[in-house]
This record gives sequence, C-alpha cells and structure tokens, in this order.
Amino acid sequence: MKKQFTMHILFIIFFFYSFLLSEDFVKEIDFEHIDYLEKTIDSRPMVSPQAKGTLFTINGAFSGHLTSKTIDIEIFKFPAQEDIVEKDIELVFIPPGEFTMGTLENESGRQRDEGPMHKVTIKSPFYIGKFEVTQAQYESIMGTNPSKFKGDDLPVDSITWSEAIEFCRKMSELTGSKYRLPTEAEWEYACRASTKTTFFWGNDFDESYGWYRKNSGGTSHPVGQKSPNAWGLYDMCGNIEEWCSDWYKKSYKNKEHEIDPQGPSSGTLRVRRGGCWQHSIFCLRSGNRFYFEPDERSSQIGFRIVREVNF
Ligand SMILES: [Ca+2]
Ligand SMILES: [Ca+2]
Repeated sequence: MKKQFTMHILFIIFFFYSFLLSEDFVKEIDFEHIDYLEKTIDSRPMVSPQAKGTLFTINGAFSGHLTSKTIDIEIFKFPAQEDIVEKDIELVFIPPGEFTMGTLENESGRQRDEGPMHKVTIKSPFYIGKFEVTQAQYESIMGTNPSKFKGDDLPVDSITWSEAIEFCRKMSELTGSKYRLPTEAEWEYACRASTKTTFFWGNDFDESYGWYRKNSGGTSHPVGQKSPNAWGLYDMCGNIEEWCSDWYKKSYKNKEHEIDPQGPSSGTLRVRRGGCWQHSIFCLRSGNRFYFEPDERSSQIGFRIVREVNF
C-alpha cells in the first residue's frame, strides 16, 4: 500500500516537472513564475494577478508538501490578451487570480452584509470596461437615452437592470463576442486590483480617485476624469453606481472558498457596486455592497460591461 502511494507521488512529481520542463512550455513562461510556484508550493499556488504576459495557474491542491499528500494536478495555461476596443468601448483584460472578498469588521463604515471575509478564486479571465458605459455608447447601441443628467461622455444613468442586460445582449449580437454584466465577485476583484485596503489606493479617502457627495456638485461627471486603479479602471470608486449580475443576499455566510461565484440562484434585489456622486465616502469603499429593485430607475445607477475571453 505504502509502495503504491510512493509510486503515485513519484509519478505526479515526474509528470509535473516533465510538463514544466517540456520545451514548448518553458518557451512560454518566464522563470519569475517558476520561482513563484516553488515559493508557494505549500499553499495554493496562483499566479500573480498583476502579471501580464503569458500566464498559467495550477488548479487543484497541494495540501501539504509536494512529497506528502498531493492530489490531482491540473495545469492550464492561456495567453494574456491585449486590451481591446469594440464598438468604441475600451475593455481591459483582467487575468485570473485569487482575492479575499468582503471587509474587516473594524473597517470604518463597514456593514454586516460585507462579511464574513472569504477567499474567492477568479478562474476565468475576462475583459471589463475601462470606463462606465457612457450615454453616447448606450444610445448608439440602444437608440434611447433615459439618463437624468445629459451628456455624451457622462455615464448612462436611470437604466433598469434589465436594460443593462439588453445592452449586453445587443453588444453580443453585434460583435459575436459574449457580453454580460460583471458578477459581484468579478466587480470587487477588478476594483481591488490586488489591494486589501478600504479603497483601492489605501485606507484614507482621496478625492483624486472618485466623485462623491462633497466634490460632485450634485451630478455625475464625464467618465475617466479621476485617477484609475492599478489595473487601469476608472471610476470604480464613485461617479455612478454599477449594476452587477447577481441577486443580492445579505451575507456571505457559509461561503469559505468560492470559484467564479455567480451569486444566489434567486432573489428580489440586484447588486449595485461602487457608490456614486451622491454618496458619502463610506459607500465608496471597495467592499461596500448595495442593492436595488431590478425594474426601478435611479440617477445614481448605471453600469460597466464584461466581455468573456474566448480561447
Ligand atoms: Ca462607478
Ligand atoms: Ca452597503
């Protein structure tokens, strides 16, 4: 029995290293990633989410040392994608990775629905809008503009969740790519851009990153005027709130480690994220959650789109 176990482990080690050392594979990876894997082999090795270039990750588990208890190893790799533009909408490539969703209990302004903190793996890379969808973009696809505040470069507002979904459907039809709203987990992952702090730049609010109650003058502003986050996304903090695809549930209870979570399977309210021109700084925190009736309109709410990555 012991011998069989040892053979099994040896086979896995052989498979693992022969795969890593195969000429084609080595050509495509840089050794920074190899070091990263070796250093983190005792935990769950994941590629750095900031990394651009050819990425790969290991899915499965090293639950101890490689030579003790090791189970299925699945290795997959994918080429990093360039950022793209479709129908005049700029999209930023977001690589897969892992982050902690939710907020610390002592975070200033924190509400109960932001906990408990839990690990989330974003296994599927995606593109996300560099900016909120503007009124010019919305009107060119939908032929209407229901916004309260008017301006081509302003984010569209006062749209229902279903209208945001319809926009994605039409974008998909026009381009042949699959467009949709971000899941709540994708939104927070993209917003945090590897940060764990209250805001994506630190724990203290900084007006240079977001439009909110005290600097907005009571209106939304043209997209992209404030500083972006580390992944180049603008207005993830403030300006207009953004619909997510998930039903809202008032807690992350019983969630320990989720992979590409899609939210509850049913509900009555949809998630909106990021805070807006009318909110206090507490609503603009990366982990803040809010919700709204999906058929209602608000001059606080617009959206940003996700495009799936095809391999
Ligand atoms: Ca926003
Ligand atoms: Ca909240």
